[in-house]
This record gives sequence, structure tokens and C-alpha cells, in this order.
Amino acid sequence: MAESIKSRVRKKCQEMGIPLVGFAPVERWENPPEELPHHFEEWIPPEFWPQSIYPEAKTVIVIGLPVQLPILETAPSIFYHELYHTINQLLDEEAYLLSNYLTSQGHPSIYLPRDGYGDIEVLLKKPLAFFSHKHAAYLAGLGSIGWNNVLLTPEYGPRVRFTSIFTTASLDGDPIIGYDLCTRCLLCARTCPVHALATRKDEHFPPPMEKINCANRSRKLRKKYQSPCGICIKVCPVGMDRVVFGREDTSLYSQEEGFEEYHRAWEHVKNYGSKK
Ligand code: B12
Ligand code: SF4
Ligand code: SF4
Repeated sequence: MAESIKSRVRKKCQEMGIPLVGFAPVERWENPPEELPHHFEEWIPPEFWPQSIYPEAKTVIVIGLPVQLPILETAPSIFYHELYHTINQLLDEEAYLLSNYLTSQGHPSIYLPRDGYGDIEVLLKKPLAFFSHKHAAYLAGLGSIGWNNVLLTPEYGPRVRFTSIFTTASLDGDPIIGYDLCTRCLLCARTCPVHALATRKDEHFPPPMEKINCANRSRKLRKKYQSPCGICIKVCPVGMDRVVFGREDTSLYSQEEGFEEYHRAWEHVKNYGSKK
């Protein structure tokens, strides 16, 4: 019975054009599976667990939509700004519809907003949401956490946005990716314009991050209709999407020679629709 709900949800996701979906029983927040690739020095506090937010929840279903690499390459720009909003809207709508579907099948369920904050000004004071989709995706076996502080997936590297559904249906969890996808190349940290990511490799995990520097940059870019920044997810070499889009060589971001047509295209996009 439980498996059949799972396969119905997978089928529905396929019909809705959702390429990534993962299942995590809520117990995984309390007892993280041993196969997880990272050892966390601090784990998510209990009040952020799904069973604390919706006590009836038995399983978290995580869905992910890709950030199309050639658009992200123009960032910061109006092009990525628009894509970001399109993905966010779709995630919210699709998770809402999926939760209604599950409820109609006799399994009361609720959707979570893909972000869950009113404005960047709120994050500047407290850069946390009440629930973390990155950790949910991690516990649902969709990927491993990168040096850039977001989840890397085999399919899209860090270029994927997530949201979650809390369901009262008890469903089997998906297998955990037991290896670390991050190569520790530190391209993300070295290209961050506001030094928000640590550039020294040490044992601390997750690596320390200056969230406020990143949020401040986002606030400035928003005033120009160019938010968010996205550089640390653009340069990451991980992800099959690089092969799909023919972008395996990440030196195209740091050098113009040999890649003039790309640089010209990005410059053109940056010149329109947003403030300089
Ligand atoms: C707040 C937030 C931000 C803030 C803070 C960044 C951050 N890393 O938290 C700002 C505005 C800077 C930001 C920027 C970006 N974000 Co953001 N962001 C969020 C948001 C809304 C909440 C994250 C959160 O609070 N998690 C909850 C806590 C529990 O997680 P945590 O902070 O990682 O906590 C850990 C440690 O800090 C530690 N810890 C230590 N002390 C304490 C104390 C307390 C009280 C807690 C709770 C934890 C804690 O324990 C935790 C476990 O490891 C999520 C959406 C969501 N609701 O999940 C998106 C999200 C994480 N962002 C996302 C993305 C893509 C970005 C950007 C790339 C956007 C862009 N610029 O294009 C950048 C990347 C920045 C980066 N390198 O991390 C995606 C990540 C997708 C993925 N592949 O993983 C998410 C999931 C949005 C989405 N719906 O997909 N973001
Ligand atoms: S989104 Fe931009 S500012 Fe924020 S951490 Fe990544 S590169 Fe740095
Ligand atoms: S850019 Fe390199 S160090 Fe950063 S997350 Fe990707 S693989 Fe890891």
C-alpha cells in the first residue's frame, strides 16, 4: 500500500514536469542515517524538525526544479532574476497541488513555501527560515552538501531549488547518497565577491559562512532588479547539466580568450532591463 502511494506521487511529479523528488521519513531528523556523507558538528535544532512543525507528519517529500545554467551564467542580471522568480512560483504551486492530491487520497498533507521569509530585510536580522529544504533534500537522498553551503546533486550540482511537502502517509525513505560530490576546488569561495564563503580548507563542517555578507549583496542587487547573486552556484563544476549544456570547462567564467561569444552574450543581457 505504502509503495503504491510513493509510485503514484512519482508519476504525478513526472506529469507535472518535476525532475527531482525524494522521500525522507521524519525519523531521519532525529536519527540521521549513518550512510550520510558528512559529519555535522551541529545538527538542526529539534524545533526545526518536520515533526515539531506538523506533529502528524510521517514523511517529507522533497521536490526540486533546475536552474538553467546558460541563464544563470548571465547573473547578476534581469534574466536570472526572472528565472529565480519563475522557479520559486512553480515550486510553491506544484508542492501545494501535490499536497492537495495526497490529502484527497486519504493522507492529509501540507506544502511548505520554498523560502519562508517576508523580505531580505528580515534575513539581515535573522538569516534563518523555520524549515530547511536543503537538509530535507539531503535526508531524502538527493545529494550532498557542498563547500558553497548548498546541496549538490548529481544531476544539476547546486543549480537546483527545492521545496517540501509534509505528509501523514508513512512512506519508505529513499537511499542516501553515501559519498561527497564536492571536489573542494574552492572555486565557489574564491569567486564570491563579498567573501561570504571560507577559503581555508579545514575540518569544520558545514564550513563557516558569512550569511549577512551574502544577504547584503542580495539586498543591493535587488534594488537594481538583479538579485540574487548566484555566482557560487554558477561556477561549481559538479552536475550533469554542465555536460548537457556543453559547459564542462569552468575557465570560461574567468577568462575571455576563447570564450568571447559567451562574454559578449552575458554583457548584452546585463545591459538591458535592470539598473547598472
Ligand atoms: C536564509 C536563506 C538564505 C540566506 C542565508 C544563507 C544560508 N546558507 O542559510 C541568504 C539570503 C544569504 C541566502 C542565499 C542563498 N541561497 Co538561500 N535560503 C535561505 C532559506 C530561506 C533558509 C535557510 C535556513 O534557514 N535553513 C535552516 C537552518 C536550520 O539551516 P542552516 O542555517 O544551514 O543551519 C545549519 C548550521 O548553521 C548549524 N547551526 C549552527 N548554529 C545554529 C543555530 C541555529 C538557531 C540553527 C537553526 C542552526 C545552526 O546547524 C544547521 C545544520 O547544519 C532557504 C529556504 C529554506 N526554507 O530552506 C534558502 C536556500 C537554502 N537558498 C538557496 C539558494 C540557492 C541560495 C543562493 C544560491 C541564492 C542565489 N544567490 O542565487 C544563495 C547562496 C548562498 C550560500 N552559498 O549559502 C536554496 C538552496 C538549494 C540547494 N541546492 O541547496 C534554498 C534551499 C532555497 C530553495 N527553496 O531552494 N539564502
Ligand atoms: S550568492 Fe554570491 S554573495 Fe552569496 S555566497 Fe554565493 S557568491 Fe557569495
Ligand atoms: S565549487 Fe568546488 S568547492 Fe565549491 S561546492 Fe562546488 S565542487 Fe565544492
